[in-house]
Amino acid sequence: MSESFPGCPTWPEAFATRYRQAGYWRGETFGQMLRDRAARQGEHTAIVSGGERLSYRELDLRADRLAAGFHALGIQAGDRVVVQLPNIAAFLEVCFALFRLGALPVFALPAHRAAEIGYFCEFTQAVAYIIPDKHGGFDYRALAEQIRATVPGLRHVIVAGEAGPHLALSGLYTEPVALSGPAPHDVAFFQLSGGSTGVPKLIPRTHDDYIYSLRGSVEICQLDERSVYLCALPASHNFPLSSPGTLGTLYAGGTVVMAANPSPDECFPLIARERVTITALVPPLAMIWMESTQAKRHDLSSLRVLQVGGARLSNEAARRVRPTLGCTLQQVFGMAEGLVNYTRLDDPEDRIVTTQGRPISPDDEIRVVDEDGQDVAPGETGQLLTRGPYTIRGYYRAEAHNARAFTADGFYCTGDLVRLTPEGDVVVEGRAKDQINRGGDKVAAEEVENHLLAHPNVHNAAVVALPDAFLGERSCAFVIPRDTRPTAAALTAFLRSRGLAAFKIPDRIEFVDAFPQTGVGKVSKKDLRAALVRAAPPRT
Ligand code: OOB
Repeated sequence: MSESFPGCPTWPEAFATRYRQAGYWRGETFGQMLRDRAARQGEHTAIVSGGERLSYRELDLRADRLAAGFHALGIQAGDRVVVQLPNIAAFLEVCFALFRLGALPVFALPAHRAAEIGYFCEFTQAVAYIIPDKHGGFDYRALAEQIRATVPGLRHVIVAGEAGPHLALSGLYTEPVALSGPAPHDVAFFQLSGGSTGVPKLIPRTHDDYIYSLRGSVEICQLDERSVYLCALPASHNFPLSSPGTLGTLYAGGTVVMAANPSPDECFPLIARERVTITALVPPLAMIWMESTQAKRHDLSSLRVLQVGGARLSNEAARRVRPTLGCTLQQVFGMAEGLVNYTRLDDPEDRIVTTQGRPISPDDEIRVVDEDGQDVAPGETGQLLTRGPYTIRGYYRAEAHNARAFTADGFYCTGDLVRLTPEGDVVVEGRAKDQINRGGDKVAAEEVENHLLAHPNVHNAAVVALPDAFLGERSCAFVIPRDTRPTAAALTAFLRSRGLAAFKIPDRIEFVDAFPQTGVGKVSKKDLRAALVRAAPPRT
């Protein structure tokens, strides 16, 4: 199989040619895209963050100066850099600086801790790790010291803010230098997979494919230079990054407003002050916004579109969006691996409320298959398989897993159970993958099970989803103890001490003597889930 970067499977030449001929891949790069916008509308505001406002000209210049600074540190094209920044202007400055250099950001989430970050740094052989000083009450500099001690290959820790023992980002900006830059078919960065396996998989996205998804998203969401996008979800996640997100907004020449957190207290005043036109939330946050008494106290009249995705939004909640917030709901069903579906802004209300929309591209191929991989009858539920101009052909350095997660002819097996309506909209009905979707935060059961199994008093562990009225799902760990039974609190503390992100810590731990088994002797998670629902039916 051909590769876009060592270890990154890419599209066969026949597909690449087709995607170019169809005008999807236009040979653009992120570096050039920002250059073009700065030339066209240099004085227009690109980013609002905290008290700061950056024009396109300033963002372009900062990206050049920072790229030069990274270059001076010895960071080169193709080098991996783990980026773990919150919603601040520096996030986009760092992205564009690395894009211009051709160095590859690995997008970690602010919630990740030593277990995840250590793995990303080690697995990708990252040369640098970029963090804030503190964010959300957590000191990332201490985490970085821990990482440095365990990952000797990591050459630089770079801090946005007070650097402590590390390098200050602000000290790196220097005279721009000429850089040859990446080619459009090169990998631009790595996204993380929500995953269902022991360790998160890395998703290589190219300039060509990602920029196509931005252009398609911008058109569907009707963004232009007057659009103002509020980035309320963690900026490095694929949804607020590209659907159309911050990068799509910059592609359209609009303005990105960074929110420090997604609460109504933070976001409603920003919407009113900056005349925000569009934003994106996960379902639990959409519910908090709709229930907030603050909605009436702030002028939210500029908001035209509220996008909701990352997890299933109930039809009941979907129906309440327009009456409570006065804007159009857009459901977004996407994945960092590629495929993104949107309800269209002019769809009838019923279609917006009851479906998760349809793909961006006419060349997004979709199959709905049964357990044997055969197409189901129209309208039946099955697993969604997809292939297309912005869906990856394989994870980074994951040959064995790729053989299972992709069909021989290149379809990605999403693990989502869906059905198609007669109009061609996708409805998400459930999941075939061993994952918990905790209000949009994805938890791979096996990853948490492996950490639990490292405890000396745990004989076996199985993590399953527990239905929850607010988050959609929470996680429950069933544990078979050894002779001495640990307490639930001790196990939770143990997982934290291993540096696992807080959203992966089980919400509930149940001790059992044995697991129910399937006919072939595997743990029956279906029966474990059923036992939970019988014991405590979900609140409605
Ligand atoms: C987005 O991306 P990921 O990579 O964090 O998670 C993808 C998975 C999907 O395979 C599906 O299981 C679930 O998240 N999902 C939804 C959903 N949107 C995502 N399940 C039900 N309804 C939805 N609307 O989550 C993501 C990436 C780009 C845009 C939007 C979401």
